[in-house]
Amino acid sequence: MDAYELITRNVEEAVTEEEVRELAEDPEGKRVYVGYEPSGVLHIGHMLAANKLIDLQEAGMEVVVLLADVHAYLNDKGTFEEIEQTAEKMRKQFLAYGLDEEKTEFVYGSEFQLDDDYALDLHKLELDTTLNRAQRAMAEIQGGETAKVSHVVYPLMQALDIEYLDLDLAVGGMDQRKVHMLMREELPEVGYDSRPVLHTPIIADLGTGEGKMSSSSGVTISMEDSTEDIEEKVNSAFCPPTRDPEDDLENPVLEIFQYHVFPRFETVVVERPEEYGGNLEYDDYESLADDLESGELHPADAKGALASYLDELVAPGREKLREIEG
Ligand code: IYR
Repeated sequence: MDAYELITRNVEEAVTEEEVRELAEDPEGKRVYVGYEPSGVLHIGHMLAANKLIDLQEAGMEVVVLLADVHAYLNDKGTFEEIEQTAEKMRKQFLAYGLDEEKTEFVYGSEFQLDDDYALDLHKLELDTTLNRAQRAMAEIQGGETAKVSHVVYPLMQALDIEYLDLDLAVGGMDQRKVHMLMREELPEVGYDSRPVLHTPIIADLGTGEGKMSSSSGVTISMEDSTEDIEEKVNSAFCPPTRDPEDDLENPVLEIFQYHVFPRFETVVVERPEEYGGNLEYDDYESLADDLESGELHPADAKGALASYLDELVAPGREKLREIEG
C-alpha cells in the first residue's frame, strides 16, 4: 500500500485530495491532529478516528490529540474541574487502545487557548465571520437547543487551533465537516494558511442501521461494555444479508468489520462447527461482505465473530477504566 492509500483508506473524504496527495509525498514528521471534547469513556466513534491516527503514525506522521477542555466548557459539558478529570481518563484510554505513546502528543486546549495572542487572533476571526456562518458550522456539534454566544466562538477557536498547534493536517468525523469548511475559508482571511482535512465516516446505529451511532441515543459500544454487553448488543444488531440496505439504512455489522476489525487484524476467522461448513477465513473486508451477500456467511456467524474481535479491541481500555475507577 502506498502512503496516499494508507493515509486515505477508510476515510469518507479528503479535502482536498490534491493537498493530501502532496502531503503523502513526504509524510515523515508531518503533524496531524484530532480533537475531542473530553468525555469519560471512549466509544466506537473515538476508536474509528484512532484507527486512522494509527495509520497516519504508520505513515510516519506525528499525532497530536487535543483534549478540548475549553471547547467542552463552551458547549456546556460541565464545570472546568469535571472536564479536566474526564480528559485525563480519555488520554489513558487512547493509549490503551493502541496509539503509540512515543509518537502521540496530548495537549489540553487550556494550555494555549487562553494566551494573549490567541485571544487577539480569535477576536480578529470574530470580526471577520458572520453570526449566521458560525452558527451553521455548529449544527451538528452544539449541545442543547438554545444557541449561546459560546457556541459561535467555538468553531472559530477550532479553526485557530490548527494554526496554534502548528499542524499540517486535521482529522475529524463527518460531523466536524462544517467547522473545517469554515476553517478553510476563514484562516486565510486573517493571514494564516488553511490546511487539508480527512473526514472519517459516521457509523450507523447498531440497532437500526439508521443515521449515526451516538452515545446519547441508540445503541453504541464503548470501553464501559463488558464482554457480555458487547455480545448482547452485537447479537441484536441490524444485519440484513446485504451491504447496502435500502432507504438510507446501512449495515452496521459490516461497517464495524470494515472500519474497526480489518484495519487492526490481518485475518479474520469466523468460527463455525464442522457440520455447518467449518471455519471461514478472510484477509479483507470485501471478501467477507461478498460472502454475507451471497449467503455463504450467515449473519449470526458474522455477529459471533464481530463480538469477539470487538471485545479484543475494547479489552485494554476497559481494563484501564477499571484501574482508574478502582
Ligand atoms: N468539535 C470537537 C472538539 C474539538 C475538535 C477540534 I479538531 C478542536 O480544535 C477543538 C475542538 C467535538 O465535537 O468533540
